[in-house]
Amino acid sequence: MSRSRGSAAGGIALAAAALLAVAVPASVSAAPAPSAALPASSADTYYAPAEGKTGAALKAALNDIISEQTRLSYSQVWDALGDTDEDPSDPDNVILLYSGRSQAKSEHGGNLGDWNREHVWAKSHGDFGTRTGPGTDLHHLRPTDVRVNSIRGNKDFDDGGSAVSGAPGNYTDGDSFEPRDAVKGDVARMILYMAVRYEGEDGFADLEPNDRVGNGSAPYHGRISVLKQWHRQDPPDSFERNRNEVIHDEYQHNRNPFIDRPEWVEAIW
Ligand SMILES: [Ca+2]
Ligand SMILES: [Ca+2]
Ligand SMILES: [Ca+2]
Repeated sequence: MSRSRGSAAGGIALAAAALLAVAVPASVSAAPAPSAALPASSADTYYAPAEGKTGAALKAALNDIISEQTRLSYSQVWDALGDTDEDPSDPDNVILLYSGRSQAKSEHGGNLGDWNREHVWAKSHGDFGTRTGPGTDLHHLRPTDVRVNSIRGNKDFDDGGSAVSGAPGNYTDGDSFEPRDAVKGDVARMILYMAVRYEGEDGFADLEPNDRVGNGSAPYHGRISVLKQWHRQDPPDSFERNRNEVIHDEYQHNRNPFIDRPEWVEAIW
């Protein structure tokens, strides 16, 4: 039965094709078939208004795109980080940003040995604190060891210093912090996301990178020359890409453009 229906449908299709061949000029009938529609979450669709732009025009287009988002409360961030930073080999754990330690999701809080919520764009730079907005934006919030978070403090990012105990590969001195190699690019892309997302609207400061350390409470974060180098030497990997997807699909419904399109760092800075 199904075979005979199939051949009947085939006959209709052939008849339709014959009609088209007669009715449509040759130049049009030779055009390729339209490609399948892209899924709504596709980065290609998402960034369509930014395509072909560069410099300030690209930055402005990206700001429009990524500012369409859901915002979390600071207390919602705990559970969200359990999803975004889940250890791929242990669903009960998260991976801590600076130390690289895998630790139980449940062991968060303020005590020594717990993990807590690190603002990679130091929250005093622009003074947004933990307010809904930049203070709760998952694209720059990461689980970190309480003690290492406190050592990083609100320092700018730069190369150099002495080793941070309990966080192999991290270095610090009086005015800057250098994360381990595996997350150097992650840190750079988080800082640059914040610069594009926050442009002085929504009642928050216009956050921008500069090439200094010791920015204190100014709405700047350094050092852009070092961050660009870290971005090149540590490109996005599957953990960072998955994190971007989880934030987009499950929580904020916006993306970090520099994870999806690493070349846009150079196109803007
Ligand atoms: Ca320094
Ligand atoms: Ca990385
Ligand atoms: Ca900005």
